[in-house]
Amino acid sequence: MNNEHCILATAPASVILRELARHPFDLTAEGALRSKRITRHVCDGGPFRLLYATERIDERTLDALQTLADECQVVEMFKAMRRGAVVNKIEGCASENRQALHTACRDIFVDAPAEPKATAQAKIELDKLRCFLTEIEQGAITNAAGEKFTGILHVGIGGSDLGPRSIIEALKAYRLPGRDSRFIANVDPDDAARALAETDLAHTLVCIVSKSGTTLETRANEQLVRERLRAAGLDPKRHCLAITGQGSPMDNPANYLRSFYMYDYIGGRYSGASMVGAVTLGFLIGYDGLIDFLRGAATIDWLAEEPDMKKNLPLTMAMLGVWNHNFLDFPTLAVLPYSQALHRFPAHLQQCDMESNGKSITTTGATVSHQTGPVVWGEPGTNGQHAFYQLLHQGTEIVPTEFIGFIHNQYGQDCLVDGTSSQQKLFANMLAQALALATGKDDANPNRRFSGNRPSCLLIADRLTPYAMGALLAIYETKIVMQGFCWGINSFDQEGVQLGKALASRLLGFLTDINAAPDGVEKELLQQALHPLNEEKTRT
Ligand code: G6Q
Repeated sequence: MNNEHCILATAPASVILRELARHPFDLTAEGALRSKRITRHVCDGGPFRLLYATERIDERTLDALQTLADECQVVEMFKAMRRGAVVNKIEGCASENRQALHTACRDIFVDAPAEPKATAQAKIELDKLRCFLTEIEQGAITNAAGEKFTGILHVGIGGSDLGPRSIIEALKAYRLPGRDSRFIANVDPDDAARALAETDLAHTLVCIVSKSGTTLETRANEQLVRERLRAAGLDPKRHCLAITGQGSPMDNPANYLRSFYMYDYIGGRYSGASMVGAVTLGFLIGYDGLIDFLRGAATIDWLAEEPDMKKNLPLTMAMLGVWNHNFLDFPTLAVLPYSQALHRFPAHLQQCDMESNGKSITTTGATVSHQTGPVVWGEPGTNGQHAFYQLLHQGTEIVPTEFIGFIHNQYGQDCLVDGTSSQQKLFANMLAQALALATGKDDANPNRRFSGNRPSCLLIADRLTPYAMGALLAIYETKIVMQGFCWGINSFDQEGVQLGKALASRLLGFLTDINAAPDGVEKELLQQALHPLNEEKTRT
């Protein structure tokens, strides 16, 4: 990897792209969306096919985006990351100064993994998990009454919740008979109350997930669940599992039924395929399903090393995103899965993308002179069609959209109404939305006029299986880090969340005794905020 590589702001290709962006491809022009255009703008990757004819690109744009990716050494940086380069750093400033090796924990299917040491560590944990799951299955590990565990309660927040939850929710259709999962993330005690009300604690494993072992919310929720176990006459040590960093305050195997480890070179939001997601997923769908999921992710990781954008699906998505955000100046990105199982996936992407690429300095500490990560949001279709799609079609804000859909559904249960299945209705709606956004519709009535020319792409697979879910996760993780390389930022730290955390613990200290707070903004804010809660006072 050449250290003198460009970033978006300095890359010569950016000049060409800025020029091209003055007259981008017009999707509404007569004959713009020909069948030849649809055929030409397809990219296959693992189980997914990306259709991107409905983006505002032509051959010159694609060539310039390829040149930009080359000039920014996007693929070289990705390869270096996978081989252990210290990419989580800001030169000349105190920073985490770490490798980013989330791909190593699924690189278990080849004889020569990209970073053998990290993959060897991952294999040790996977092997521990395989043995543990077998013992659970065979009844060698049971509750105190000798009964099998049937449920798992996953307790964690941020990266220790969003990735795992989106994956596990997505794959619930494949759960082993009788098995179920629940989640607690928020320190809002009502989150725990809701989950616990639905949980049969006597037959439930509690998976406490915290890389640092210090996160306030998770520590509070762990104590809350332990109290509930004790109150139910159950021994927490027979039920609780720890997933944490080695040497963390939670790394105390005597307190847990089993401890599994993740490592400092795997960032929280990239940890879905590590033990952070694997323990709950493995319990729910079984070890073989977990391996299929990892295989899907590994397939994408390897194909993402291909320098030719046309053969590299995550790179194509990354560069189309850069085109829409940096050159066409669209500030947000909607990710709209036409799959109810993916209902938490946009929430995971919000964290993975916005925490990774919501940065204002480069990896050399300079203020960026270009836009970095977009605002990412989304909800499943078709639900969204009956809600916010109005703005997508006729609003003043143009929102590039990534649709995700599947030809077949997961459960195989469906029915024909008016000659078509529900799955066909779902799929047809997704394609129709992409076309409608692109082509628009003229009408004499301005209220019924659709300007069109609104870019989108479609990510399609046959079915949302464990393998496809692993691939989908890796496609987005890779897209995000590749955009970060193009922007020259550090996509692996999250200093931005520290200030709020520090202020919260200061205010928490004063909440029990407002008088201890010095006069000033904090005290006034607390007094004003707590005032309406004093119901008795407002009644008199
Ligand atoms: C993710 C972030 C953050 C983290 C949570 C939970 O990349 O670092 O969301 O995952 O704060 O942290 P712990 O796993 O340490 O409890």
